[in-house]
Amino acid sequence: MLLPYLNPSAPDAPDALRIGDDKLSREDLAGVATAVAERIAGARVVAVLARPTTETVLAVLGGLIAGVTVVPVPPDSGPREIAHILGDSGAQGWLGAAPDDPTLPVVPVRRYAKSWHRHPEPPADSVAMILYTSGTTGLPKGVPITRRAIAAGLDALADAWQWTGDDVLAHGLPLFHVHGLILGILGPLRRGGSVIHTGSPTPSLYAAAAEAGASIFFGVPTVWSRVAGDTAAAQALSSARLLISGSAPLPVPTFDAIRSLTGHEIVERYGMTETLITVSTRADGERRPGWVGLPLAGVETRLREGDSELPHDGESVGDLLVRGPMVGTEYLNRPEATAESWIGDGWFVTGDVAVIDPSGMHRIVGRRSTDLIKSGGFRIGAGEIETVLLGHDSVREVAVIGVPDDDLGQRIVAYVVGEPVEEAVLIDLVASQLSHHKRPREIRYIDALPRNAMGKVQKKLLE
Ligand code: MLC
Ligand code: AMP
Repeated sequence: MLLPYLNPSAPDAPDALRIGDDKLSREDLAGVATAVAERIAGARVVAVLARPTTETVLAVLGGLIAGVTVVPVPPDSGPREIAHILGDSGAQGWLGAAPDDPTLPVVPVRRYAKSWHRHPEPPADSVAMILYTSGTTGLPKGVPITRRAIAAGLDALADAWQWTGDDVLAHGLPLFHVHGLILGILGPLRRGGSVIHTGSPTPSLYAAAAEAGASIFFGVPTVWSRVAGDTAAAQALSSARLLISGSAPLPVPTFDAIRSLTGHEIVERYGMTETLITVSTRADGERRPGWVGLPLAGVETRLREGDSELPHDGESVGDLLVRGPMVGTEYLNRPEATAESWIGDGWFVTGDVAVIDPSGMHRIVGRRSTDLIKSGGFRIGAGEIETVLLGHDSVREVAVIGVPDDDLGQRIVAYVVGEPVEEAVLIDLVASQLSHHKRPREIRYIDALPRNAMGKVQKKLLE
């Protein structure tokens, strides 16, 4: 059965999925995705080039129905990233679209083939998806996400946001991350509601979705600050029920600007690829600018400093740990990284530093490591970019950091020691080998990197 994800008890909806001008009803989604499932039955893992298209959604749903693990691949990934993702995940083929030079067999998604066969629901602890996310060093790590985690995570959000099949969700986020794909596509389908994917998350496309009846909008903070800069588009969103932000800290001035333009206080929620969403403001609760809300149903959180537990007094700042039914259990093929982050009894060390007040409200203060950058809501490891830049003949040493940026939250800046070349040469080198959003926006030459007595680069001195 497909059906936890396509809610069999929901009535057919002619516009269950709209992406740009392309639409599919709930019944067509079920029929086409079931036919897709039958074409890949028996496979273990398939890769999906996750462009924002109905083909991507059908491929993902086909994998879910068949019980085949899906690996969504960012469509602008460089060859090095693709080779890593395919090799690490054990993908056996591409389902739907494929890159120009696919190294694996390609199984097409046939839009007009349908099946009404009911397939048994795969085991709840089987891996629905592997999502790749950056660490501080090295290539992206795979996070296996089980069917149980997805179901628990989406149902806990439904509780927090009073999210029902009557809602029409709109967003324009990429379909290879938790935010755009799991919450933004599987969420409304599980609720039995509808989704409008706007293609990209621009203010005018969001305004058009509001006019088309969308009731909930998702955005990363960059999207909300761009909406706040477009008065007409922002005002069009007044008709919504909820505006929701996540993936990076929402600046208080953006919260205030959206409130004054739309009358809405943005609901903020906090999560990670490894944990799905664990903390959120509630639809019926306090929305405190700069704070991300309360643990979702079934979630527990802790603050630690070294081995000591810190009080939830609204002042103590410590490492945030989370545990709950939507939290993952490992990094794929990475036992050491797994042991560092999952410390036993289901507790996951997020790497974020937080404060919790006596009422349970959480504020994310920052990240423990300067090597993990959040730019436009994308998580980017400094080490990955440094490795690519060191591959250029002119670069002797490099340190990549995120610097504060009004639009992107953080902007990637590379400090380089070496023979200066045109800035675009190094920027394009990264954009050609890695996903485009990992490119530095600026190259700054210096004579030497600041180092401590041990020779370790002191990135804090570069900020
Ligand atoms: C520019 N471009 C280049 C280039 N310079 N391409 C190649 N080489 C160069 N030198 C291209 C880009 O590829 C892109 O093309 C276009 O120019 C604009 O690029 P950009 O400036 O990077 O895009 P921008 O509009 O600024 O993007 C902002 C944004 C984006 C908000 C739309 O950052 C975004 O989609 N963010 C969402 C991230 C997200 O979903 N995170 C969720 C993680 S899950 P093209 O063709 O691509 O347009 C998670 C869990 C949780 O965190 O809590 O949710
Ligand atoms: P990703 O793995 O891409 O999901 O990124 C997860 C990281 O995004 C978290 O560890 C946080 O640093 C950050 N993040 C997500 N949501 C929020 C939020 N609402 N406020 C602050 N940071 C956030």
